[in-house]
Amino acid sequence: MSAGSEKQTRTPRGERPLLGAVSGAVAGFAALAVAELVAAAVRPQAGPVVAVGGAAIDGAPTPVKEWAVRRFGTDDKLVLQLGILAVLALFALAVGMVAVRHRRAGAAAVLLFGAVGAVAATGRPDSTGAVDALPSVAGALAGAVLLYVLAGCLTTGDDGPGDSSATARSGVDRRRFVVLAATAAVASAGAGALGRWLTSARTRGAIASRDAVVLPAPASAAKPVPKGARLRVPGVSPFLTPVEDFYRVDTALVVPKVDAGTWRLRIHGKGVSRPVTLSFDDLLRRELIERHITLTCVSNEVGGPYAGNARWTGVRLAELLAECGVAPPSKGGPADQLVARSVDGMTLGSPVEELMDGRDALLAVGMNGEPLPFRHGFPVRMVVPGLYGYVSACKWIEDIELTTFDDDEPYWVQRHWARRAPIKTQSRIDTPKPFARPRSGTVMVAGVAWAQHRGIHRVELRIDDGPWRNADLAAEDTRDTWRQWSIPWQATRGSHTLTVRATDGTGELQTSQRTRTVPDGASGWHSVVVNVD
Ligand SMILES: Nc1nc2c(c(=O)[nH]1)N[C@H]1C(S)=C(S)[C@@H](COP(=O)(O)O)O[C@H]1N2
Ligand SMILES: [Mo]
Repeated sequence: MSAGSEKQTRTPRGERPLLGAVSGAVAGFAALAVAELVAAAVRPQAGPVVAVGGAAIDGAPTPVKEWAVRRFGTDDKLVLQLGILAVLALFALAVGMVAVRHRRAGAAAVLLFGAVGAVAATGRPDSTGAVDALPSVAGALAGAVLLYVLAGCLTTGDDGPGDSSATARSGVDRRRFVVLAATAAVASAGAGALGRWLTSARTRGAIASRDAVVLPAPASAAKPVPKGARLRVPGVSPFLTPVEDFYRVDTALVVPKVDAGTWRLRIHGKGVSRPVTLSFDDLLRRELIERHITLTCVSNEVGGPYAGNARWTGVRLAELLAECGVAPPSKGGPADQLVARSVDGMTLGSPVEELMDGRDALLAVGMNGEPLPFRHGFPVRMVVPGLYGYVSACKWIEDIELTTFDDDEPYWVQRHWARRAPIKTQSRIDTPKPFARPRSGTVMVAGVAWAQHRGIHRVELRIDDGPWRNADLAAEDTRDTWRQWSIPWQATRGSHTLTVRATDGTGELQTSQRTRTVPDGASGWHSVVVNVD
């Protein structure tokens, strides 16, 4: 034994490590509960699990991030949090077992973990300063003290001033241990519950502010969806994606709940001769437009699910920028990049030229006729036709800075993604599904194709190595939306590969060249293998 200050116990072998593990678990639980309670008072996002998780997301190498998004999709954050908790639990058990023999080492290990949490919390981009260390520090202190005391009931050593020599001689003070551990566990559960309650109380204001929003009628409504834009083919993606089915991709471990009443948007930077700070009501008082716009994620694999089409209501961003004195580079403006920053510190950079070229770049306040859902950016987000989400669609936006591509590298660009990312032409087979077993005879093949702001001109399907055949295209809504397509196929028995490709509104054929999602979006044709019975 290295400490040399602890004597052998007379407890039956095997029991002490077990009780040690129990004290570790109780101490770990107490640490998290206290941290949660303090975080509720300080800032919920400064809690150690959220802070470490956020740091893990930001620090994860791009391939790992890609893998997580691909593997777990929208559940990637839940998986990450569960992973962190699992690591903490294992750590707590191990530290507890160590603490029976080395109380100080055990307590120190808990403090060390607290330090990790504190560093992560103060280093987050949305950190408000040193106070963000408080939850981790308080939790670690509580956990360390508790572990020290609990281990004291189990050790016969004398490495702490709290040891009673009577206990030391008689071995484990089991009664005291059980009472202490049970009391601590109950108190921790109480503290944790109180913390949760306080946190939810904080978000109640935001929820109430959203419930109170009444979206004014838009001055310019979306043109009604043409009758022929919706195909009646089972299995094809609906033309408008219901909000609850709309994909979600972001780095927020906890969805920010912003109070629209206190929300402000600042517009400033290079060439902004009239900087402004706007409230949510300021935006609602402006002329609102409503548009159907298909949003796609650069992380979408060929054939992947990260695309959705919604009816967005919002303010024309170009108009607002022009009022602030902003001119696009082609008209001599000094800023070629607009960096949008969200309340959680995310930054996204968009090309000013495209934002002001006449397309319907929006500061959106509504989605499918409702105020934005929290997960999709309430109260305000950007939506820009033709640009991938990571270079345009800032959710929970609070700051717009005009700058240059040379001067400012936003979040994803620092992580190997391209500075500029127009959407690549894509087409997807929605039905039949991969490895489906349709009956031979007529099988309806259908899906969607998108090339936002260029439009879709043609979609073709090929069976195995056969000829390309034109699919029936649903009517075009606008060139900023995807288009459904379908084609009947006389399926014969056996295994077949179906391949789709699209041609965009400029006449350019979707490239067959397969690329990965990094750095500027996947390309290649989508294929599905089916086995016809
Ligand atoms: N604040 C913030 N905004 C963000 C992101 C983010 O991580 N944080 N992700 C972007 C990405 S990569 C995409 S594809 C879109 C997705 O928007 P959705 O989740 O509403 O579908 O949001 C963009 N806006
Ligand atoms: Mo994305």
